[in-house]
Amino acid sequence: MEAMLSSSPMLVLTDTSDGGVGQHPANQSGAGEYGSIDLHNIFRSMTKYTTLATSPKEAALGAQLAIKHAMSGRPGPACLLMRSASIGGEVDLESPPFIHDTAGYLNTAKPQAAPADIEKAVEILSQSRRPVIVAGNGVHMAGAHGALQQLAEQWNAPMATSYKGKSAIAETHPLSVGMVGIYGQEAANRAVGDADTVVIVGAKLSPQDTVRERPTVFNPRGQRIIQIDIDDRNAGWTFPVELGLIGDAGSILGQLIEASAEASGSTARNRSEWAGALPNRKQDAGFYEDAGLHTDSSPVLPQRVVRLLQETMPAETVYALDAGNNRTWMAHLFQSQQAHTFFCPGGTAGMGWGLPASVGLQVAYPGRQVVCVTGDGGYMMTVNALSTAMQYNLPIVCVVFNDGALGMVRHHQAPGQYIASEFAETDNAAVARGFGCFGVQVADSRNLADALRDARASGLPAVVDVLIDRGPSPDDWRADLRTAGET
Ligand SMILES: Cc1ncc(C[n+]2csc(CCOP(=O)(O)OP(=O)(O)O)c2C)c(N)n1
Repeated sequence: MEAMLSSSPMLVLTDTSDGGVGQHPANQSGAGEYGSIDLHNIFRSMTKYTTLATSPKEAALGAQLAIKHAMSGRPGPACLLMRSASIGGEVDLESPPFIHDTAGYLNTAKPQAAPADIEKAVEILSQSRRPVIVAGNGVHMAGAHGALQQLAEQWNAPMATSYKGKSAIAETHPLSVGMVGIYGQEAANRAVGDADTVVIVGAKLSPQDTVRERPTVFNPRGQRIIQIDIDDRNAGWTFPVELGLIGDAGSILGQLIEASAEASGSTARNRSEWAGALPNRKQDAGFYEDAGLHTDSSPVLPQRVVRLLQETMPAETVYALDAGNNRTWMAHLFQSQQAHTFFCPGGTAGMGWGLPASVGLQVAYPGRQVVCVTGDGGYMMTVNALSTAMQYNLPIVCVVFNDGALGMVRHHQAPGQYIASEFAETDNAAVARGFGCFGVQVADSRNLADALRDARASGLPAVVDVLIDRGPSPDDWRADLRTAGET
């Protein structure tokens, strides 16, 4: 479900469990008839493609097609469901499947926009006085970070990201205004709100990103909107657009950069006031400022954990977030130092995503530190991933915001009426040590930096369990609670 809603290419290989334990014939296993569930429709409801193989030949061809579906166009999950006969059987050598190199099914050129539409986009940007770029997950998927930065610099345009697009550009870049939306930076919400032209690159624009469509942030009645997306259903979906450019974010940004060279220079004066005001505007909006970032205490303020992580971990560290308050603190207050360092669940943001994601990320980025940030609730849902990390020698660091509660849920319950949202006191570091991992619990923020360093130095999968102050709530600053009006 997360992969579907977050456009992640994913191959799901599973079986219908008709291996002799069922009462019914194989063709009824998982088929949705009386006495069985409908596996096909369950998977179809959250994949781009689901196919059922009843023989080894169908399994081989189905796997190849599933890869094609997962990786083409807007990526997503694809599922190959297999009957036992297709796994345990042998290919009939009299009529084998024709199997060609999978690369041949994927050798399609990245879609680009028509040159006339690129010209139109450059014309709109040339006329703009206050342009802003909003980048989303599509930039990560296309690996278009360099191109994005180049386009922003060409037009001297402030750069915001959606939540899923966090770190599409380093948030330390002078043009970055951080993340837009409910959990975003005020500087980003104000920059988008005051813009006359908004270029959206590969972003879904969820209610979280648009501050529930507050016209003080995105305003299609007053702004000229250009939306670049691989999926034409998405461009002009949340808001009407003046121009939708359909194609791969990297290809289209490349086209725009080439077409912008002269126009961006000759019209730079139009935007000089806007660009010149940016540093002060960021400062006025309290860009990445919060007193809690600098306040040592026991138990530890969530803001302080965020800042100590930022200061202690290398700039190129890769972060996997989870769900709950801990996620919103990280997304809101961590200033990414490098592009493509954040992996954020956001399709559904199911708890328990972060830890297994960090294990996968450590496989993908063996040379870089991978850090999972999770709540104690999310941690317990997929804690078995630590065993996998041990088995495969993957030295992730997992930082647990231990507030002894489903914090986000508890904050929304009335004091004195906390129901099913609090846990028995748990030492999550001791749980980690049970797996053979390094584990340390931290009660005072003054010990946190050393604990993080020790965790890294251990060379083992490591858990730093931080006892968190339950007091501060993201509701104190989330933008939809501060801004009047509903849609
Ligand atoms: C699988 C799943 N169930 C329920 C939710 C709804 N939900 C969102 S945040 C949250 C509480 C998270 O608690 P915890 O992981 O301890 O993090 P905290 O909010 O305390 O930082 C819940 C239940 C969810 N996102 N995913």
